[in-house]
Amino acid sequence: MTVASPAGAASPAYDRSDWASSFGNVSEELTEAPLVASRGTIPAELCGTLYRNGPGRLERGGHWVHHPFDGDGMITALRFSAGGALLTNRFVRTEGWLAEEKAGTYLYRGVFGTPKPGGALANAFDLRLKNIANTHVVRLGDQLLALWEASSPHALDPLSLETRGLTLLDGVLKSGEAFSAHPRFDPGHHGAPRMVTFGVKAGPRSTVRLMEFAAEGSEAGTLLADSSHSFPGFAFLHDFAITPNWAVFLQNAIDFNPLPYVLGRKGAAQCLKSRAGARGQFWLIPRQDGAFAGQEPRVLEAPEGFVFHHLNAWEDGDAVVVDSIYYADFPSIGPDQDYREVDFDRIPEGLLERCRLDLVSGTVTATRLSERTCEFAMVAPARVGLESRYAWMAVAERERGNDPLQALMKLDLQGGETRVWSAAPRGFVSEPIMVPRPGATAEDDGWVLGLFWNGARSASDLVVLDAATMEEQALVELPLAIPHGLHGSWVAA
Ligand code: 3ON
Ligand code: FE
Repeated sequence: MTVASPAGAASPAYDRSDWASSFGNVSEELTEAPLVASRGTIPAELCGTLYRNGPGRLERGGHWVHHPFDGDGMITALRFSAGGALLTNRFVRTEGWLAEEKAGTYLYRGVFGTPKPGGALANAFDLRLKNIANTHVVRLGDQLLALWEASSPHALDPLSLETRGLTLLDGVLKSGEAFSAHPRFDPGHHGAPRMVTFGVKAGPRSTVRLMEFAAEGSEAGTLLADSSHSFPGFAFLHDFAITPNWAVFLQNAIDFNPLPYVLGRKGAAQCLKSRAGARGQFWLIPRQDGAFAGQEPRVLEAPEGFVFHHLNAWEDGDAVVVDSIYYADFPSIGPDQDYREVDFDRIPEGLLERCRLDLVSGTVTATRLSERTCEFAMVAPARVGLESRYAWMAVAERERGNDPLQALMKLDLQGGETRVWSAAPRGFVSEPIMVPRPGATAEDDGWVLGLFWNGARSASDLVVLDAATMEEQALVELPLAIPHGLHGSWVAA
């Protein structure tokens, strides 16, 4: 597990059973379990907490979820100080998790196709959403928010990870209101740092509510800006990007036919279908404290393809530049497929593309930034909303073709150079988090933290890399087996 990767290796560098062995239930909740590096040393300057969220429960009473995204949210916190680290993990005590723990079986349907036992009849017309709090975890003021985009956040104690309960953020949200799982942290384009986020009310016409909260100090959590805009069409917006003056959304060309969901035959997300050959749209909403405040949103045509995640966006004169990960199609898992047996060669890969949106002419120009399968990309926190030189992301081991994510890559967005740390053949990475060194001035001065599934141990490992060189600083074997996860964040101490 070192830096070198077999360049352009033709065949997959992994064993599918290693990849699939990550799908199981997290069986323990640990409290401040001390961690020891098995290789290298944890940098003494690394001081703060890495929070991760993802599905931690994938089976109940012998029934398996239909898709891992239906698994109940489980938070892992790795607290670093003085070269040591402690691990705490907890399931989010959602209403659904508590009821199902008690019942020993699924009582709710999952959005991605997990049925309640008992066939279509038992599922038909049960349109309750089970808020599984499994997608992202961020700190806002004195609480940790476990996020799931179709409903409200859950508040947790940042230290113990104890669930305080659903939160409406001091009355900002209505009960059950959708609140995105992809807040963006504005490093201070309007003074102090802010958390900018959104909620979507989807329908034949969809409404996007854009919210900005103070992110630091005693004001943290205070709502600073709040605006709503509606657009024609059913909106599926998982993520967005910000610049100092714009909130940037990519509305995929997608239709939603809820009938099979209502009739109990499919999960809601399985009723989303890409419109073949159609293009999506960029929706640019002016930020309330920006130069275009009060103006109408701008709508521009997006390239073909389906986007979940963006890397970053920035302004360049009269243009807005948006880097995003494009798929040829919406990668759904149909009712008859088993996610543990997906054929990676048959599903589209995610590829990083740059779109330059010329706001004067209204034209959009797209360029591919990398040919390598990727997901979970980020820039240095201080560059959010600005042009950045570097990005860090999870990538496949092979330089071409779709495969599971096995390596972490630093990409030079100007020169195209790459540096790779690989966990192949038996490791499977999750989202990397770039942590700046305290007082850093260079964009890539700091570390990259990543949890990965180690197929050889059937458990999870942590790797600490030097963000500039992608050289391994420390490797820590965790006393926990965490299924392939979703998003996380870093909170400096
Ligand atoms: O009207 C509703 C709108 C809405 C927001 C329809 C709906 C019920 C389907 C819905 C809910 C959407 C939800 C709950 C989405 C949750 C998404 C999620 C948990 C994760 C998405 C992850 C995306 C990607 C691209 C992950 C990739 C991972 C890899 C490549 C690693 O192997
Ligand atoms: Fe996401």
